Formats: sequence, structure tokens, C-alpha cells
Amino acid sequence: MNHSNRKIAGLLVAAVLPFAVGNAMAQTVGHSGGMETIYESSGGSPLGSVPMHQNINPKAPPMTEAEFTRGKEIYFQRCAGCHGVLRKGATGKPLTPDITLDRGSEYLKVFIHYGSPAGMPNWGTSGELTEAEVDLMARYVQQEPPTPPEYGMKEMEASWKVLVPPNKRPTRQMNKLNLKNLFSVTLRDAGKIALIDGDSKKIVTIIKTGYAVHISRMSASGRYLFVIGRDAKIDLVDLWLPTPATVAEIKIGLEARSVETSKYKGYEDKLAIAGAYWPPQFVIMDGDTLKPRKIVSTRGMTVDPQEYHPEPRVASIVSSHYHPEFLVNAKETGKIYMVNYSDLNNLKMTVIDAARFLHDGGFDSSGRYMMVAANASNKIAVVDTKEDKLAALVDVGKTPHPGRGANFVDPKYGPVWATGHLGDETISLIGTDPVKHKQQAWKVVRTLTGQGGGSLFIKTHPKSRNLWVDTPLNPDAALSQSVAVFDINHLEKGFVVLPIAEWAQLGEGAKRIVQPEYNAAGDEVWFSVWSAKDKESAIVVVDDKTRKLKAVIKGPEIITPTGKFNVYNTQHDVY
Ligand code: DHE
Repeated sequence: MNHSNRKIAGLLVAAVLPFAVGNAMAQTVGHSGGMETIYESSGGSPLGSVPMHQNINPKAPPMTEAEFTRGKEIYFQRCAGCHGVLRKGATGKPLTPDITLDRGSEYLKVFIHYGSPAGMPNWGTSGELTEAEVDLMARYVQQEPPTPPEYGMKEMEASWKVLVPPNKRPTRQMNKLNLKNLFSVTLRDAGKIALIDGDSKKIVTIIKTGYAVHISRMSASGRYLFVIGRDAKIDLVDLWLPTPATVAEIKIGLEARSVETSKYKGYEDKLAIAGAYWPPQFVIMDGDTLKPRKIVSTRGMTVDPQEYHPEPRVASIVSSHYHPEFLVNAKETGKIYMVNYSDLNNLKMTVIDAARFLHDGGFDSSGRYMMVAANASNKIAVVDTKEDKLAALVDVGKTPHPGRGANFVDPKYGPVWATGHLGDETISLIGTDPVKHKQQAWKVVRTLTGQGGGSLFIKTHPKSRNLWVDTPLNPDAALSQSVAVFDINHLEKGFVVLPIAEWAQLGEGAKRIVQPEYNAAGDEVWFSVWSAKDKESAIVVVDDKTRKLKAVIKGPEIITPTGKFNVYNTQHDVY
């Protein structure tokens, strides 16, 4: 870098655009704000390989078709998570040509190469992109953003397959598995899930699913397992078959993260819903076949300022226990749609203004209040699912990331729901009992100090007095490879660190400890030891009472394990 470029970098440090980092496994974080940006596009978007409409901008520096295609691939792999598919900005700044042409190639190159303390990763100096690729990306972002196609009923129906129709399925459980204690384990980079028997810790079967498979959810009865991949493919697995297998599949868009099922009395196993990142929409399907019924777009105005957003991605979805409703969280607009599924032709939706950007969350211990992280606003939005109203917006630490959160009774303040944070080391405990602990309701009653930032998931169980907090995205390997555990009866004593990665006895690798998950009895907690796909990974099972190692599940099939979903706990929203 020459002197003038250095000067540009120095001057512009605070001003511009975070691009996102592509692969969480490959990054080292050397700047503040990095953990959030790394996470945002950690899976990369599958849109990079989708054919798109493209206008070449005559004012932009020229690119060959091959260069443009490569730029598109890199953009969707590494940048789209923060800057959005249409580059209108999400957690990262907008990168539309009106802005980028004005900045010019030299400026953009410096930024892409060096990053910024505002969260833009240092693509060039980290070695992630070559000099030629930095130059290519600086030119690419001055072109008109290519637009991925829409994806409506016609496309969904074309992708929909019922492999075993309901009338050919068993009428009772045809295997001897203890289904309650079965775990669906995401094998992320294999595009598969492993069903693992929680009692014997043996793999029951491995099922091929969508690309970079993300989460699993259970039907109300505990019979059907729903798995969604980042490519928006859903697999419906029937756990009653002699060996559980996929009985129906569909692709509900080009990119997605969330799926849920109807849990209200009288609607058990009847419907399913999935939310897409692209196109920004959700779809309601039949619960036993995945036949698509109703698609609803989330495009619209943000909560504040009230401006049009062209791609509000659907983040988490939960299923109400008080009404026949799904709660759909739209990330970029900060809106929560309470979608009444009792009459799909005359669809009623209560639209709640919460805050941006909505991401993950779950219920309080009573199952009445949904708690969802608005991560860019450093808030938790609380929705009363009985009254269909926003109950509160609670200020918490930097970039809350609870997973589904952790519910327990604080010895001093009564029932609380807790979240950890990506952006700082704190853990916020929010009072959740507006009847017996009115003073504390929807307030942070206690802030614990954990191991460090980069936390993704927090967990406990009604039968446990342990509170587990992971830190997989902390740049310090000592933190990302271990877990902190608090004694709920003595929170003031601070945490104890368990060296989970060491216990797994693996070779080289990132060995990030991610997502604690309890077994059905609540006396064991499972952790993923997550390394890159060419390295050995494992699942470590800890005895909850003694906090001692109980089992290590490893072998060639355990490729990049991340999320683990115990059937009983997922079915009953126990966390
Ligand atoms: Fe996730 C849940 C989106 C990266 C593991 N993830 C969710 C949910 C959303 C989401 C919207 C909530 C679903 C629900 O409850 O309905 N995740 C995203 C992203 O957009 C993001 C930031 C970037 C990406 O490119 O996908 C992302 N997620 C990751 C990872 O890198 C993780 C750690 C590893 C992986 O498997 O890819 C990861 N996400 C998980 C897990 C859950 C999850 C394990 C479910 C937690 C639970 O307990 O319910």
C-alpha cells in the first residue's frame, strides 16, 4: 500500500461499510465489532450460484463476464449476510452504485483490504482475498446489484415431493427408539442430520438434507421432525418409521433459516411454516405433507424510521400456545407478524412494531411471552402471545444472541429469562413474572459477567441449577474451546470454566464449543465441538450434576456438528 492509500484508510476508518466475513471457521478477528460481522454471513449465501438478472452499469469500471460471475460468488459467500442481497444495507452499510461510484475504486480497495474498526473485516491483510480479488470486488460493488429471481407457488409446487404419502405411513411407532430422548444433530457442512439416541449415544441414522443445514424443529405430537437448510429445502422426517426417514420435501425459496409447526390445541401436527431470507417471505404448509398453502411477503416499511425495505429476511419463528398463531420475526423491518392460521383465505395478522434487527429467541417459562433479540438495537422485544401485544422492549448488552434463551428461577428476583451477547461478555437476566414479581417484570434484574464476547447460546433446564454460556466466536481459543457454567443458586460466585474441547481429545482444528442442549431428563448437557469439515469434530456429553465428562461421540460421520435438538425439549419448548 502506498502512502496516499494509507492516508485514505486512516481518514475513512470510521465512515464506511462493513462487508461481512465469509467463513467463521477461517477467520481471525482483529478488530472491534468483528464477531458480529463474522457471524452474519458465516454460512455464506447459497444465492451465489443462482442465475440472476443483471444490468451492467456504464459508469462503473469495466468487468468481464467471468470477473462479474466471480464477484457475484464472493459477494454472496462473504458480503450479502451484512449488506443484503440487493445491497440496500442490513447490519452493514448500503452498497448501491449511487454510493459506491461516488467513493471510487481506490477508496473501496483500501477499505476492502484493510477493513475498519466499525466492523468491516480486513479482507486483504487477513489473506482471505488476494490483491486481484480485492480489486475485482471494488469494481463489482460499483455495478448494479444483480437481482435473484422471485420464488412463488409455481416454483414451490415444482420442488415439492411426497415420498411416503400419509396413508402409507405407520399408524403407530414402528421402532423401539426412546423418541423423547432422540437428538437431531445438524451436520452443517455435510448437508445432513444425524439422529442420535440420547440413551446409548449411538447414531440411529444419518439423513441427507439441505445445503448447510440450519435448524430442526418438532411437531406438537413429537412424531414429525422438520429440518431446514440454508438453501430453503425442508425435509419432513417421520420418526415412527422402522428407521426414521424423510417422507416429504420442498424448497420454499432460495435461501432460508427457520421452520416451525402449529402447536395450538386442535391444530397439533396440522400445519408448518417456514421463513425465507430470499425472497423475503414466509409460507404456510400442511404439516404432514408440506403442501404449500399460503405465501406472505414481508417487504414493507421499517419500524423506525418508517422507510421501505426491499428484503426484510424472516428470522426466528415460534408457535403460540394461546391462539392458533405463528409469530414471525422480520429482521430488517423490526416487525413481528402474529399470523392467525385458523383461516388461510381470510388471513388475519397482528403486526407488532418491535425494533431492528430481529433475530433469535424463545418463550419465557410460562410459554406466554415470546422474547426475541433485536440485535442491532441491543434490545429484547417481549410479546404477550395471549393479548397479542408488545409487552416491552428491554435494553440489554451489545448484540444479544440468546438462541432460544434460558429460563430459571433467580433466588432473589423470581422467574427470569436470560440472554448472552455476541458483542460483550455480559449475560442479561430479565424478570418474566408480571404477577408475583411485578417490580422486576421486563427489566434486567441482574447482569452477570461471563468469559467474554462471541457468545451464541445459553441454556439451562427446569431440573438443573446450572446455567451454561458458550463463546464460540470469541477470538481467543481458550474461550471459544471452553464453556462457562454458573451455579444458579449462587450467581454472585461467578462462573467455572470447563475445557470441553480438551475433553474431546481431538487433533488440530478450531474446536469451537457451540450450543449446549439438554437431554429429556435434564441430567445431561450436550456440546458440539465444531471444527472445519476436513478436521475431526465431536459431541461432548457432560453430567449436569457433577459437571464431569460423561461421553464423547465422535467418528468419521460427525462432520461439523453445530445445532442439537432434543425431541422432547424442542417439542415442548423446554429451555
Ligand atoms: Fe443460526 C438459529 C440465522 C449463523 C447455528 N439462526 C437461527 C435462527 C436464525 C438464524 C434466524 C432462528 C431460527 C428459529 O428459531 O426459528 N444463523 C443465522 C444467520 O443468518 C447467520 C448469522 C449467518 C448465516 O450465514 O447463516 C447464522 N447459526 C449460524 C452459525 O454460524 C451457527 C453457529 C452454526 C451453523 O450451524 O451454521 C448457527 N442457528 C444455529 C443454531 C440455531 C440457530 C444451532 C438454533 C438454536 C436453538 O437452540 O434453537
